[in-house]
Amino acid sequence: MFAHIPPYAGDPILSLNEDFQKDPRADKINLSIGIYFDDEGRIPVMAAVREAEQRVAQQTGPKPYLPMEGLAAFRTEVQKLLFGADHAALAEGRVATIQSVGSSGGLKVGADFIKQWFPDAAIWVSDPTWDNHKAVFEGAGLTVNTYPYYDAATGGLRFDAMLAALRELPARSVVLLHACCHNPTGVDLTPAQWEALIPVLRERELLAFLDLAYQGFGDGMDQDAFAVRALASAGLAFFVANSFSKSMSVYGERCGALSVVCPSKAEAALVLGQLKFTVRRNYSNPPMHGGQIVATLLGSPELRSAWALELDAMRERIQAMRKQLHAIVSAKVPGRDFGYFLTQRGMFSYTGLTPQQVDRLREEFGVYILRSGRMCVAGLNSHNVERTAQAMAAVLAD
Ligand code: PLP
Ligand code: TYF
Repeated sequence: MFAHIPPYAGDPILSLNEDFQKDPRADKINLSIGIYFDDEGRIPVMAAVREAEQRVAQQTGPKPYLPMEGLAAFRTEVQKLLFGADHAALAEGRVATIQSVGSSGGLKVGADFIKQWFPDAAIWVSDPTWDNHKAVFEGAGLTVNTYPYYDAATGGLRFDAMLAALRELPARSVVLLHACCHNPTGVDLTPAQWEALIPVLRERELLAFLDLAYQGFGDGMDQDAFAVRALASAGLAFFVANSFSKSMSVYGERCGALSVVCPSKAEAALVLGQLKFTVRRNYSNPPMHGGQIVATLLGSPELRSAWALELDAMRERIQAMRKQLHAIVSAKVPGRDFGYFLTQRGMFSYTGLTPQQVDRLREEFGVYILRSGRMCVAGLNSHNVERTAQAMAAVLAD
């Protein structure tokens, strides 16, 4: 019956993470998966999240199904976090938001929605992008193409080439954009570049789909929402999938949302209705527990400020690791510019290492990064940064 089914090759990132777990070497270093680890190499339990969870536990009661669109309090708090409490788009009721099963769930619901209501639209993603973007959108039946993005020569952005490519797209094409902390490169648009992109989106009638999985890891909660707010203020219609996996360290709770900014309140009501139908046909409604934790935390001014401080400390720790790595590698490999370790933002950096150098790093030194050269800087800590830098310098020197 099932013999015709080909074996699943596995997800490259998750498989590498499994290989790391099996590696018997005591001094191995995991910079593969996109997870924030603290200075002791543990996934943090944030104090504000723990407190919110305790408050939820104290109020435990019946567990009915949530509505298809999720918890009302969660959705309201997400909107305020993304757009800022006073944004005109919220006051005008132009934003349709659903709670999703992680932001992956938001991407998938958005993809299904686009396939149904814009059946001829193809989607363009950055070259490179998170591999799962291609998988999710192709899985929904959309054609996935790429636009120029990463500049291997500089470790920066090919902004002019990106704009030129977007100018050529057919109207109503979908353009996936990382709102901050690009995965896998760490290369982001500046606020001025977002401002320059907006007229192209408008004139070419492009439908932006923002992915905001790392809010708070770039420059701060509000700064990292720049793109979301700028597009909304410009009156564009667009999608944004956001995640709490990293920013609240609640990966397994599957907390995310999909918001669609619409031209009017009436259109937002139509969109919300069809998003609900998309959810109904997929998984009916989202899980309760994670949504309650997030809503409780964001709804309490005291917990929210405590959380913001914890997240600031996480971001600053990553930045400190970037500086240390940069200093050591620069000293050990003279004549090569590693400035990109400092300019790239968020949890990832593209190291520029070749697949062969990546293999050596793993085999000889027990340092795990992706074969694309992507390193999760958030896996560095005061105990392993020196060894990582030494190993990197060694494979780059030969
Ligand atoms: N988008 C990007 C760019 C990511 O890197 C990730 C996770 O690594 C996600 C979306 C999905 O995150 P989650 O489904 O846990 O919210
Ligand atoms: O490291 C990354 O880019 C991600 C991490 O369900 C991840 O692929 C792992 C599992 C998952 C979502 C994201």
